[in-house]
Amino acid sequence: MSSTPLVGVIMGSDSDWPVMKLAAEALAEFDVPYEVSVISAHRTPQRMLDYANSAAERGLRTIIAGAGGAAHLPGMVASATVLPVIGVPVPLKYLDGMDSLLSIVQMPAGIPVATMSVAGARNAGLLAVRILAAADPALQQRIATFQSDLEKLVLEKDAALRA
Ligand code: RP5
Repeated sequence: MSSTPLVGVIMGSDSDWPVMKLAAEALAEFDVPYEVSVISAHRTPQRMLDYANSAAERGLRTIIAGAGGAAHLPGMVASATVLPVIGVPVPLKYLDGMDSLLSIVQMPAGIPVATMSVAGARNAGLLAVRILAAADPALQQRIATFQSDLEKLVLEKDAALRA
């Protein structure tokens, strides 16, 4: 993206991208500039710390971190940045994503991670938009319109059942 990224979308492996691209798509829908990186807590620990340590001074406002299995990336990034971190549990072949979810959600007091549902990357993107919108009335208005459109869609589907 051309403008300075406000949201960092990171993931433990490129194999997480089919899930994590839903976060990127949600950010793009609201014209929020973002960056995407593969950063592994276990395979590239120094790169993870460098990213987390420099994120705020580079202008990022929020980090969305997705990982699967022993999913330590969101929590470790949260420990090394002052920015809000949104965690996305990526489901792998075994355990239906429960391993990823439990690895991310059960953080010790003091280091919060906003944990999404398993594979909930779209909501991660939308939550990042809401975080930015807290200080951006125009973006708030776009979220209100988005929610109103969602409501209309449900009502149309409801009506179509009886058509
Ligand atoms: C995690 O290990 C990644 O986030 C990914 O979900 C999982 C498997 O990675 P690959 O072996 O596919 O690279 O750290």
